[in-house]
Amino acid sequence: MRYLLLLGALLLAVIACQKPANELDVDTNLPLETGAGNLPRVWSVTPSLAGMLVDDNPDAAGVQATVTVRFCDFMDPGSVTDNVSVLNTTTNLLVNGLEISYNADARTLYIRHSNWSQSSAYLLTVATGGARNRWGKPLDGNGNRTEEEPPYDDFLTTFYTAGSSPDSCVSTVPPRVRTFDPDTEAIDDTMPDITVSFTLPMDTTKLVPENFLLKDTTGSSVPLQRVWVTENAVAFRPRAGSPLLYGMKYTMTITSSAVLARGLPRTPGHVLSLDADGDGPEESEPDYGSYFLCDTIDAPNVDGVSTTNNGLFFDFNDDMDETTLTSANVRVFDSEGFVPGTFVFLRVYGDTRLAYYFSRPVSGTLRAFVSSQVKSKNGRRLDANDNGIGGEPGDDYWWP
Ligand SMILES: [Ca+2]
Ligand SMILES: [Ca+2]
Ligand SMILES: [Ca+2]
Ligand SMILES: [Ca+2]
Repeated sequence: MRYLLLLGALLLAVIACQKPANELDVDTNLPLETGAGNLPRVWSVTPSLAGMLVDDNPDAAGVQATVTVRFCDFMDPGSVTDNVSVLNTTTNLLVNGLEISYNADARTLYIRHSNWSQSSAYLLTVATGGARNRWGKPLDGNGNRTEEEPPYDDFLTTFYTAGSSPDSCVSTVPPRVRTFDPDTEAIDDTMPDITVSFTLPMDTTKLVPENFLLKDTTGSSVPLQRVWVTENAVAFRPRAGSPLLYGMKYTMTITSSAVLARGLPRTPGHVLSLDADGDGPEESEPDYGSYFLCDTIDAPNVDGVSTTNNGLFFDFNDDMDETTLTSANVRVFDSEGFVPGTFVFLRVYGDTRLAYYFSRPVSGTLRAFVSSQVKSKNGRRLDANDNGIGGEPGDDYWWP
């Protein structure tokens, strides 16, 4: 019976932790005595993040309550119970007198105290250097499925007692970029406001031009001035006398290590700096980058493809550079494969129509391709995904 229950629990664990539904993918949650390539993660906590810790014994004075941490994996019990700490972030005192236990079958850690201080917020840490699963794999506390040095993979959670509030709980995750504008699009303003917003209140003294570098495609920096700043967003503009140039791409790089959340006192230092790639804090966080194009000339696109007698019409929305409409850049396929053709250039209301006459009989469904490398007479490359910037990955055109 106990065996069956355990088997049931294992099945539930497999479902709960959403392992890949691939039968060839050996599930390392199972007690195979070897393996366990998957890093153990935390599945759930009570109270939930920044939630209230409720007194479970109204008959006794003070707050008696248990915090639980449930893992996705079977942990080495001692490695978990020895690596738990709780800081009262309101008083900056470590909590002493915790009763810590681990139920191996339930994969759950229990942290109980018979007298939690009221009007307090708490930070619970399960330190990764020590906490391991039964096969010795260290805790993936930030949940990004990558093993990182302490403290980046510490598991962090917060809660508070009556008289305090969720706002008093320190952040357990780093700030991220919420919006970047203009982002991978074309603008025709040479003195644009470039705005960046963040997911958390920021240290505004770090939202300065020194940490936000704007460069053109030749590598030259554009001097910026800060136009406005709030705790959640900032706007920069090219300095007077340094307008952007038409036809040039601009890349903004934000120095992740220098751009910090404001953070309450006692926020772990490693979750203050920018999480540029959105996968949690890490020792070598990349810088954040995005770009846009400054231009007044629209990039061309294919308006549509239509069938004609023994051929296809490719209608562009622009006057095209015919030397770029080659048999390498414009191709037709049928059920037999590539269909060679003869090209005839026509014009419809000033725009280019390419008539593609098949050199052999065709069969089955036709498909057509226009490379992102074809150009308009203005020298702009194809913009099939219509974001205003031509010639990029994703700008090949396919029909139908
Ligand atoms: Ca009580
Ligand atoms: Ca990790
Ligand atoms: Ca990251
Ligand atoms: Ca594009």
